[in-house]
Amino acid sequence: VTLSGYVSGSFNCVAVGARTISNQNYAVSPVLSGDSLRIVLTWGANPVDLDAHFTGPTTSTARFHVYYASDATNGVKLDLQDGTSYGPETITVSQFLPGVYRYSVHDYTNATVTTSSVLSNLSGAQVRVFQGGTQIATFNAPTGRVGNLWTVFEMDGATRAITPKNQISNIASSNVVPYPRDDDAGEPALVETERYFWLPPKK
Ligand SMILES: [Ca+2]
Repeated sequence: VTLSGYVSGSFNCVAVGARTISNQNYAVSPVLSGDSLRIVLTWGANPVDLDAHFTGPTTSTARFHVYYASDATNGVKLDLQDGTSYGPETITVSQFLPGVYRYSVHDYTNATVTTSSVLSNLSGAQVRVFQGGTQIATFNAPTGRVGNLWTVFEMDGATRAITPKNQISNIASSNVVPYPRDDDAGEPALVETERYFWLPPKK
């Protein structure tokens, strides 16, 4: 896929006679200015709604959290939220501070279910990371797991080094998702009440 002003990419189409095959779309991402980062989430027909969550350091000890209910802060913007299958759901990062940034995908459709393997086995979720005109990383949801939260990767704000996480975990009760911790990053530990964030209803 090549388009002027966009990052080129490629994907495989599946063609089977007299059958309609889902999830054959491909999202092209505009060339970024400078060294901005763009994170593109795409998936298949199921579930209907996956959500991108991005957390990171601020100039205080607090951490910011960009997602559908808080779509722009600290140089990070959720450009596009999609709740009708396929995506793309896109986050652009134009500012980096020292510390750990973390990108996660939450299965909002199955937010109240603790036995779902839809995110892992059916979603076909893929996360692509672009820096400037280059795709620098690709992640596919790990299969064979139960859970509605895919912790995809971390990025060091100072070096921009990406650390794949690829963990699938579950929530213990409805409407809460474990707040990404930074226990292993040398950052101030969050107090216990910050471990969970409330997921507001979709408009
Ligand atoms: Ca969504």
